[in-house]
Amino acid sequence: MKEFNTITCSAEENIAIITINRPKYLNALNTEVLQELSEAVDFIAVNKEIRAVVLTGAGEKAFVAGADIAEMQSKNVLEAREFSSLGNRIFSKLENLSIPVIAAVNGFALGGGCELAMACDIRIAGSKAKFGQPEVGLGIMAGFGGTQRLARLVGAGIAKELLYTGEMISADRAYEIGLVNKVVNSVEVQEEAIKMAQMIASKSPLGVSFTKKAINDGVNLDLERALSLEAELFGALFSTDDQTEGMTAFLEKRQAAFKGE
Ligand code: DAK
Repeated sequence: MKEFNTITCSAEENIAIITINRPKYLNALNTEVLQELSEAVDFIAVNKEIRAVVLTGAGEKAFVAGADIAEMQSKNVLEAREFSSLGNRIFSKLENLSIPVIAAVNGFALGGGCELAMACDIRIAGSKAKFGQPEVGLGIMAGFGGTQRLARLVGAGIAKELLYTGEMISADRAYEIGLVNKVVNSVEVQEEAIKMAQMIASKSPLGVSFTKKAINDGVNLDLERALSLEAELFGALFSTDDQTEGMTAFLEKRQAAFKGE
């Protein structure tokens, strides 16, 4: 796969692994990281072999300790707006990627790092991981979707507590409030994420991606419209080879060989 400066991106079978690679700065997100992340996601989006993505941070200490404070500190209003829209664009790109993205959170996931994890479909945390939205302590507020995604994931009450206090929480607490799906031994985070990605990759790619679309688009609709969106997507699957293969394989008592077509 392509070489980058601040991230690495590799593929093993049907799984892409993106690692944010600035461990010296706890993988803080600067403009270059955001641009490279965007390029990697574009590359993955057109690669039909890839069925799931694992996103993680290099080193043992951090997933991503937030947006790069050193870079942000001297920004003027225009530059801050530019930085924000770059960030928002890439976060939405990740969220709207047709395949699932699993965040393997190996350490600090703070500010933009917590927001990046929340833009992923699933979060697996190491037992030493720490989550938080400390922006109010820096004189700003969460700006990469934190006020919206955190409230949707854990409810407005807990989201407000975390966003107003800037308090850091443990992986266990993050699990308790529904911010993460699973907490595992710190050294096993990436392995667990890959295992889950492989399980997803063994299923029908179209079934999985239509499910992602139904959930992501459905949460912004009222129940009646969301159910009709689900019915529409469900129906559409009956024109695909994946559906024919999945059901035929079941009846023939064999493993399905899905092609995502
Ligand atoms: N940015 C830049 N460098 C960072 C960093 C960050 N977010 N976090 C850590 N580093 C750097 C440290 O400066 C240090 O660099 P050197 O001094 O060695 O050169 C190195 O990483 C190691 O960090 P520490 O020495 O501080 O390590 P400790 O173990 O003592 O502490 C820590 C770890 C994670 C508790 C601490 O580093 C920390 O509090 N970091 C900052 C966490 C934080 O506040 N994160 C939120 C950043 S604000 C926007 C959209 C989004 C955002 C902003 C605007 N728009 C809409 C415009 C997002 C904002 C954020 O994410």
